[in-house]
Amino acid sequence: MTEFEARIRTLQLFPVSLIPTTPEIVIPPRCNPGQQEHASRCFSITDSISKWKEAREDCQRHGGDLAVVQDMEDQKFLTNFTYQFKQNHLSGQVFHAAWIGLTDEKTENSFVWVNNKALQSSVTFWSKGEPNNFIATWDKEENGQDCVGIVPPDDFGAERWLFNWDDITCVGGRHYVCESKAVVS
Ligand SMILES: [Ca+2]
Ligand SMILES: [Ca+2]
Repeated sequence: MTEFEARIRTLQLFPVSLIPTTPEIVIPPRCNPGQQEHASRCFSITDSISKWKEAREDCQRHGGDLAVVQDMEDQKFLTNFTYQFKQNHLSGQVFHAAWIGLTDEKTENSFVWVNNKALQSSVTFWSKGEPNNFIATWDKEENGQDCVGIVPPDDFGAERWLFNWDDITCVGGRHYVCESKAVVS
């Protein structure tokens, strides 16, 4: 059936008055409820906290991985995303950081993303004085800090607001940001 024939058939089947003049265009969502789309990827942040490795496993169980900052637009998005989360969901609660998919657990001070890409200096957003691989007094094995989280700024748009990464001990409990590919229909 040609498109023309199909239209004629529709007109035969339905009274003209019932055919909407402006057909509603329904675009199916590319991300699941609770996720936010950015750059053809779906991002979510957890209410619960986990150690970095368990956070990563949870993201993978849901078909994704911890979030990767590929460029400045990603960093802007994730800063805004974690900032909004902190404002909207955690008033009165302490929000330290949200894990992202960056670690130097294999080789100290050699940071690698979960997609196995090395950290590029041009796409690096450390907070002042970070990464410092701080070794806590309880850290008997002196593992230091090998997993990276975004610490959202207190003020949106504050000076250096994009520079908010901190290396944190991997066994610390943090919220975490997962990403997965947006479903292209
Ligand atoms: Ca380290
Ligand atoms: Ca640190």
